[in-house]
Amino acid sequence: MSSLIAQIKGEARALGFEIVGITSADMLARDDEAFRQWREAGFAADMDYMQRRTHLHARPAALVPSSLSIITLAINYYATAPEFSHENRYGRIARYAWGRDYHLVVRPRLERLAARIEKLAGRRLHHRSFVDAVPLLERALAARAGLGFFGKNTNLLLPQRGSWFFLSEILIDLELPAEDRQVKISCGTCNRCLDACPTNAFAAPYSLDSRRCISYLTIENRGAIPRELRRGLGEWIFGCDICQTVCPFNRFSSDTLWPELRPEAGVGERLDLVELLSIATDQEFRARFRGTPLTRPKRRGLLRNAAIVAANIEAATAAPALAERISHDPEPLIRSHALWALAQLDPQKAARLIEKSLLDCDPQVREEAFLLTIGEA
Ligand code: B12
Ligand code: SF4
Ligand code: SF4
Repeated sequence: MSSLIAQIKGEARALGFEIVGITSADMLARDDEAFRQWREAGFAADMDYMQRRTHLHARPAALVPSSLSIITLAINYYATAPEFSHENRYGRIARYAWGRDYHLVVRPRLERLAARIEKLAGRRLHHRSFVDAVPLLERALAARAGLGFFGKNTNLLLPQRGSWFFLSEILIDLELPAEDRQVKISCGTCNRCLDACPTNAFAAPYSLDSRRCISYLTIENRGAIPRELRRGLGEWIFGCDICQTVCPFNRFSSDTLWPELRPEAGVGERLDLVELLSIATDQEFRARFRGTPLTRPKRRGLLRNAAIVAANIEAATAAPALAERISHDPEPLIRSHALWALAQLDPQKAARLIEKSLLDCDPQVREEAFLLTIGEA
């Protein structure tokens, strides 16, 4: 059996999965309770996929009843890049999204690995492979298998390697000895991530309130960005890396082995806000971002974020594009955020548009205009 495990790990590494562990399909009891408390505190925000089928997240055997073992795999997505500078013009993108969409890139390789495991086992195997889009506590599974430990920023940290890793897993009806062990390292007295978060999204160490997290606000949130958090977004138009960038364990990062995840393969580390705010149709948006993670918030979400960042970084050149969006964009979400942004950037130019927007057909836009008129936004 140990030689089968060594062969599986060899195949996994050959396919680019640098870190591999094996755990059972047993329930994650402690994590189930932590997950319940997290939801009940409201920290799942409006992510309905975190509120549905909640009995599955800590029970892999309920998700895939035939599963006997879980092969959990980490993929390094780190890529070095020049230091980000907004130059009053660029919005910043979280590192995980620089290249091609990892869901599309990782799944086929997991399937190739599963096919190789079948060959090694010498029989047909029933399996399911996942990366991210699954009602499973992926970090808790990887932690149980000994891949790493929970940081106070809630990310899974790999000793000597840091946290710039995606997690994925294959649930399989092959009984393999679990390698469960607890990594003995922890954050100790460090609190850097908790102190650095610009929106105070950590309710406590190991506990993230998604409602305040820039990653949630810019990617998963379908509605308005709360006014009191807009300035906190800073330069981030898609995701946020601050609580990982400050983490001392990330000193050990090395470049990804996956060319698809490198910045040249996708949108890279920044986007020109004028270009972004000039995307007028969903069709144009899809053509520009197809195959990258940036399609997730859709045009309305990404332009909402771009408007806020334009104000935050004082991108004066974005004013005409913002004015155009306020006057002609069919999406109220974009019109209202563009109005807020222009009012911060160029109050004089915004005044006429605020007045016009008091009569907008959409209540969200009228409210934004009203609050700007009375100086509350
Ligand atoms: C929902 C979600 C989000 C939400 C909520 C994040 C969160 N912390 O829960 C939002 C949109 C905010 C988000 C953001 C990001 N995400 Co996300 N997200 C998920 C998703 C789909 C579910 C996470 C989940 O189950 N949360 C529920 C809570 C309860 O779980 P938890 O935070 O892990 O909590 C555990 C610990 O706190 C622990 N715990 C509780 N108390 C204590 C006490 C002690 C002492 C200890 C040790 C532990 C401990 O128990 C809890 C349960 O296991 C997973 C994929 C998946 N299916 O697992 C990806 C995932 C977690 N995300 C990922 C990534 C990359 C990100 C971002 C880095 C993206 C970015 N750059 O913008 C940020 C990171 C923000 C952050 N600091 O967490 C990766 C993380 C990889 C890693 N190395 O950890 C995952 C695993 C996706 C993947 N397959 O690679 N994400
Ligand atoms: S991703 Fe950014 S906003 Fe979210 S917890 Fe980390 S530092 Fe805070
Ligand atoms: S920054 Fe410090 S406290 Fe936060 S996860 Fe890293 S080691 Fe832990």
